[in-house]
Amino acid sequence: MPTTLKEFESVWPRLVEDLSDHCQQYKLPKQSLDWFRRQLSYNTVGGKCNRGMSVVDTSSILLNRTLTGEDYFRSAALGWMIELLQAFFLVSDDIMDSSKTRRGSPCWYLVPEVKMVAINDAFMLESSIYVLLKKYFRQEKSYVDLMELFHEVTFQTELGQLCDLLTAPEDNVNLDNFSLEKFSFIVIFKTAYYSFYLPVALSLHLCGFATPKNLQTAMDILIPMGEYFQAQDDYLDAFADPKVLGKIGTDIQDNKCSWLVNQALKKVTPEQRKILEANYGQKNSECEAKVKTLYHELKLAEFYENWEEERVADLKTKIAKVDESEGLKKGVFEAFLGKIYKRSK
Ligand code: GPP
Ligand code: MG
Ligand code: MG
Ligand code: MG
Repeated sequence: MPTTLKEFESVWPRLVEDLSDHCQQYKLPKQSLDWFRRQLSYNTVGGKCNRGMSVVDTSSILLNRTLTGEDYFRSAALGWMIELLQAFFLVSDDIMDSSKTRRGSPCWYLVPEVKMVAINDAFMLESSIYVLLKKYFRQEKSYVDLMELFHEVTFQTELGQLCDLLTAPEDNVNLDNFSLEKFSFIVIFKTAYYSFYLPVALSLHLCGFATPKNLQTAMDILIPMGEYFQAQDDYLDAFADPKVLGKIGTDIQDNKCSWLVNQALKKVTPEQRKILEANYGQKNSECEAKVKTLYHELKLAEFYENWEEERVADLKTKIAKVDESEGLKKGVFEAFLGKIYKRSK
């Protein structure tokens, strides 16, 4: 049985207390401590927690038993460290993207009293990972592997974010910058490593199955799965109901090298390309609406839905070939795919 959000969230208060205790040893003034506790929860709790819960689910599939007590806690704590990493990324990303809402609430930097304190808050979300990792995993053989994994995946995500930002400068719209190759690099690095590979790799280390072969198999399936997931994110950005999605899409106005615009560029007539050139990346909702109309004319939603079926069939073929002789299980990947296939938010 997969873990539930309620169960997973029940671990969070203990981690907040751990982080508060860590601050209190330095006699952090109360106003700052209260701020830290508030921002920790504002930015880390309230999402779907798919990444964090995947650590628990993966561990329970690998060990072939339901996790309870301290066992559950340790897997969930690692899961919450991914959620902290993601909180660090999203608080920063929302500033860089000038986004307005996240998980149905204002982005943290837009909360009136917060503003650019959000930058320091983002750093503290990242540092919190290593405070918790040390507290609970310092004595493990895998401690250095776990720490290196967080460091490497953070660096990879920053490479993806860099390429994403440089490919989509706000002041210079040039559709020649875009390509499906660029799209793949960006999404593999900014999304797939931390969202897909990291939970499974952490769990393989925790459960003692992190052989080079198992880590490679995980990478070979989870990186293309993450690529599919981000194409879906881009599709939802333009086509989903913001009320369901919990955020208002900004990719068209932000000049993003999204899956949709790259597919559009492959399909447009010279006249339609002119429409894209004139309206893509403009901070203006009429221009955005013209791009969306073009997306509809090009039948991009239907195209996406067919493409999704092909990608999923491909992933299922890869999963069927997984070698389980070193303790890895096909179920790990099936569980992942099940969570994202045809998601609406
Ligand atoms: C979100 O992509 C970006 C990341 C998770 C990586 C951020 C990395 C940093 C080093 C800050 P997005 O902007 O497409 O997502 P959303 O649509 O949720 O804003
Ligand atoms: Mg963003
Ligand atoms: Mg972004
Ligand atoms: Mg997006």
